[in-house]
Amino acid sequence: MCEGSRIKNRPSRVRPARALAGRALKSIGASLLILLAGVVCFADPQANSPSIIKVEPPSWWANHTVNPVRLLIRGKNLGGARVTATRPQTVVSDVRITSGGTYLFVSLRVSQSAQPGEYPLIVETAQGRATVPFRLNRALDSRRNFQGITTDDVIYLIMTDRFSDGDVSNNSPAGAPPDAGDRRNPRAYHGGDFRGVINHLSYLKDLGVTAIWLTPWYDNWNGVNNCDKPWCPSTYYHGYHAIDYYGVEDHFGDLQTLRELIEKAHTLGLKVIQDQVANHIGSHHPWAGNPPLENWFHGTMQNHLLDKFQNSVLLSPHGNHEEVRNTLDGWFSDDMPDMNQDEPEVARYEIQNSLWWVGMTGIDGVRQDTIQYVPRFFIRDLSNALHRQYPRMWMVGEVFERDAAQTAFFIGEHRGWDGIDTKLDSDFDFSLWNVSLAVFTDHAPMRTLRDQLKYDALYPDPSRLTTMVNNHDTRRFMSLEGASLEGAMLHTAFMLTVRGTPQLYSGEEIAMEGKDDPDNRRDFPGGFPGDKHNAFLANQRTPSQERMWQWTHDWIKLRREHSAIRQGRLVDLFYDEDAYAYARRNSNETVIIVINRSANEKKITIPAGAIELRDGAPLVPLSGSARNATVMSGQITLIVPGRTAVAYRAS
Ligand SMILES: [Ca+2]
Ligand SMILES: [Ca+2]
Ligand SMILES: [Ca+2]
Repeated sequence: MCEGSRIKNRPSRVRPARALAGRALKSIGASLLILLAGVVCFADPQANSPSIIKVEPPSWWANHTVNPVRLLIRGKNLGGARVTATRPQTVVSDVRITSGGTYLFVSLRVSQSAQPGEYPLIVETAQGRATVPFRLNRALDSRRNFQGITTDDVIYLIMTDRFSDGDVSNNSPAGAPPDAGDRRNPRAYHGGDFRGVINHLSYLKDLGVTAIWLTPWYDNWNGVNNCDKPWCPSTYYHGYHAIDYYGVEDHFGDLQTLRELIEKAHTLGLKVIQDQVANHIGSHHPWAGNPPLENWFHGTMQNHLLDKFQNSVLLSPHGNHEEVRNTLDGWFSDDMPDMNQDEPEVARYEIQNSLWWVGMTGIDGVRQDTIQYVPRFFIRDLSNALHRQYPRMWMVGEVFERDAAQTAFFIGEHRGWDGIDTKLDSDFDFSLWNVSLAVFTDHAPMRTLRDQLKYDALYPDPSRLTTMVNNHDTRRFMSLEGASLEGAMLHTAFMLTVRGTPQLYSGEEIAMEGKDDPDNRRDFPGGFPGDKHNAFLANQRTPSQERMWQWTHDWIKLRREHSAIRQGRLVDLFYDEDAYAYARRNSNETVIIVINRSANEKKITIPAGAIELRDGAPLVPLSGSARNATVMSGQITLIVPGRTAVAYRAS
């Protein structure tokens, strides 16, 4: 009777089942309550009586901009059910029952005066009745949560499974076979978790970053894929195959530990960004075999399009319908059912889900995975919903394109040819990243940086871009052809001083190597039991690790100390085969940055009028190898050592 009726990953602030049970028993009368090791079930003993498996969202808030909230209830024998609220502060409407009585949608209007607490619903049929647990939460303090991300921030990407194992007790959760946690397999779970991140927050603070982006923490399947392809055996350690949009990955911890992480991060002045995935779920999600609606996905597990990734058809006003639909509706892979946001119930579900995580955890930003493959109107509606409830909230989209026109098409505050303004706060700047890699591995002249930056004309505000050093989907710098430690250092210095909000990838600060996925996701040295070498500690870093770490630290510090680098206008001053000089200027100051890629010392001359400096004005060196300089005869002459970057403050 209660088979499968586990309410998964109950939020930590939901009142324990026992307390709820007391009230429910009174209302249920003759119904039977069974409490067995976390299995909660309220159901009538009759075989065909309704039962509840999952409630999404499991909780909400009074005085929320989304009201009524739409609940999706998964259960059994829900056909013909009548739904009633148990307390007058909530009112139900618009019941819709689907899929042979296994799903029930219901809208719940919440009175403004409703206090936090339990607000269960009753589902009743001729065969019996069941209680739907539901809670109203107390809102988190908006002064220290939901802060948003600005150019004052430096983001640090952590792949939770590969950063640090702070709790070995969660390494083999229920349903995980032994080989799912084989650290020798780069596609297995390695044990990293929230506790490991908590343990190293001070490391991140010392490095100087101000925000952490964690790869998805939705619950994923614990099993192992075995196949005859090169990517098997494999697991979903990366988190991009959700089986529960409201659950926390049990390898990483629980919702309470996640909240502890975010609270401790906030106390240290570190923000937290959640990786959300609206485009698709994992094929082990219960929906895959039994979707709530026939059109819940684009197609079915058996019959669907595969995305050919002809992404430019989205940008072009001339894209044909078939190619556009393939790109939007095609599955990212055969085991990633593609969510159909054209169906209003799906769009509403996903927008509420996004808001729920923000409200429950206090996160400061959202990174939206594979954002190109959801409809642009959905990006707009999601962005608007986030901003309506949390005015400072920030969302960055993954538009993995090397063409700035495509990046610009998806960023918000301007309309595309389709009349849609996505309102998207930020995109990752893959095009500038791509050029910077080519330049600093000596495959393109330095002036190419300036040539790429001229396409900033395409953006309503290029400072809103997220300028990425690297990420978990790309080769690490040190494993690129032509890579050198100095090249990695210059690439990092450039990304930390150019316009936009910089984003680092864990391990780049110690010049880790890593080829294509999954080699680029090696464990952070020192984060795991038995590691012989701990790169979190300065005295255990190799000389090259320490050199890269200190360099990264120093340029982050320089950025923190100079508002012009964070917020100023970028002005091109000099560019040739080997060097690029640019100023960052605001009303406070002008900072000049010169990057000399060549092996030799280089003398460059900048017209002082370009930054309105008079003869005799001194330039104050801001970085170690910068030499004194002054303005003479309307010229600034700078001598820059080989293979380095220097900065000056012009006063
Ligand atoms: Ca662990
Ligand atoms: Ca899991
Ligand atoms: Ca899609």
